[in-house]
Amino acid sequence: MGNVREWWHGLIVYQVYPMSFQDSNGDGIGDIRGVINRLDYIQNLGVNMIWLNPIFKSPKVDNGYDISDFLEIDPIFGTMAEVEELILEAHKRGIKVIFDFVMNHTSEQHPWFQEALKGKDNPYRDYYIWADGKNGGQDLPNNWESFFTGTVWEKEPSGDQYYFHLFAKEMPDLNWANPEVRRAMVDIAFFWLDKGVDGFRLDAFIHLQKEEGFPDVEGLDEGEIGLAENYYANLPKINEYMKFFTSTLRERYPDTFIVGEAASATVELARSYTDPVLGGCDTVITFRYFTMDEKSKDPRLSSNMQKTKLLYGAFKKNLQEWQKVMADVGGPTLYWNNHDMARVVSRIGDDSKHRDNSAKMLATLMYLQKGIPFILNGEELGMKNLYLNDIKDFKSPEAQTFYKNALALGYSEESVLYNLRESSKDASRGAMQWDQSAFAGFSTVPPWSGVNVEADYNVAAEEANPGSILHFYRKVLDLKKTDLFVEGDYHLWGTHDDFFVYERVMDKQVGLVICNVTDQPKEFVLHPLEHHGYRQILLQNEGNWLEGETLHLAPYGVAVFQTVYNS
Ligand code: TEU
Ligand code: CA
Repeated sequence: MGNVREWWHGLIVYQVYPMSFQDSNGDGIGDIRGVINRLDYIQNLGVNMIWLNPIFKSPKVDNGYDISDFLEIDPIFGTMAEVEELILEAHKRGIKVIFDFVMNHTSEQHPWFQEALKGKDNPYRDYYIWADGKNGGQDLPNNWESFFTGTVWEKEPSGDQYYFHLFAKEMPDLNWANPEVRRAMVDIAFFWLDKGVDGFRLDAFIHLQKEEGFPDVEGLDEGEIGLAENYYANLPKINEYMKFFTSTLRERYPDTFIVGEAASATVELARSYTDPVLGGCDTVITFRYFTMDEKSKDPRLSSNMQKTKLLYGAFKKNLQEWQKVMADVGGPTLYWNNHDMARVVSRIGDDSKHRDNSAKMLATLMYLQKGIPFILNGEELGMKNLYLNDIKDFKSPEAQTFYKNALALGYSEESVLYNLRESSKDASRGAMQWDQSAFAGFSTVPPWSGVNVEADYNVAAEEANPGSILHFYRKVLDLKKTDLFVEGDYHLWGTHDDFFVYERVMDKQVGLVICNVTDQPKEFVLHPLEHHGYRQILLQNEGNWLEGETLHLAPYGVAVFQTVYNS
């Protein structure tokens, strides 16, 4: 085993959040026809795979992650025929298509769960996870908290047991210890592979096993609940379930691409999940790169709803570790944001004074490293967080809970809304900005999520502006496709935290990426060329200049050098 170049090492993935990408029938909600109509735009961006968030039949308590029929397209998104057309048209443009595969839970509306509720003897009862309450059923089975706040247990309407839900109560967890469930999920995957889908993003796969006996989390007071990641995340059987799932699929579809969402996985766990022999995933998505400043957060409130800064020192260490450990499996996934977190130029960059330079620097920093880029739709335009100013406009359940709890602690409504605007999932789900018309060209009516309408930050304006973030993303992705930036070895330089500098080395070629991660001008001294060779600038954003060996970088300035040695 070792640095074998697999076909998927050269992937560049574009995440399309269907509800917010393009509406084609004037109901204010994005749909499949809308994606089909924008495939040329996606192709011209230079990506070669799209990941679609869930489009299956769903009551949409969690925007489609609560599925009531895995084999039906939700009418709000379109028809099966349109999905088949999307796959065909994408493939014609050399773009592969992966679907979101929600394997940890179903909607409570799913027929399996409706059957299971009929009683303990129902054949579907064991498709889900049940427990008796303590003290004769009065009290909850244990003190575990769900990721959507509140207990993980919900009493069944007509019975005496509780069922388990790691997310919303309308999303009961599937019992993967039941081989019938595993078999059923494989059959669903085959249904979509038979339709030409090229792979899956495995949603929340790290949670498929729960600790036997549901032991309480220690150290909590009576009646208190708490997150229990050590009892429902990354437990030993996960790889066994994954190996079964993907090896069964690959018997018929050897090139099925599998990217697993492993939000809390450590690099060691990620390496085991992507192990060509033991694991089932080609690569995984972790949330662990982004070490934020926790000290300035209020511990009484949910941490991921409070806006703070990225700690570049820790961030560097994290990426260095992941680059090292994942080097021989194509490198780690490279991303800044997705539909579960606020947008990069607002969360990490500077979406007011240095919007263009910070967006361009952060894209270069992340995507020229070794690994597969995952770009959230609109990121390539420098789209900033969706501006919402009324709590009722925030759709994610966690936002509502944070609002209530923060006001109860005496925080001003303005400061609470500011934090929600800057940190909630809603921030990344605003409508895509195609132009500066009333609803940004996304729809002819007000979008379900809300929309930022901006004169200079939309596809039409940026297409016409050669210096735009859009054109810069195309240059970064063109570079990313070169062998040097796909396969070149990665070396992070130990510099001051104001800088993020690394090399990509392959044979006699060296790519050097120098980033100023601050909002102040900085100078960086280049080391003289060791051997006979020449150095040229491949790419840079605005306001930088080279004076001899001294590189003057503008605020959030970035420059990419390539050095080719003669001997
Ligand atoms: O998110 C899963 C997820 O976020 C958890 O795995 C994570 O560990 C937790 O939030 C701690 O940070 C996926 C989807 O991306 C998300 O949109 C869905 O809401 C969720 O699963 C349920 O399907
Ligand atoms: Ca629509």
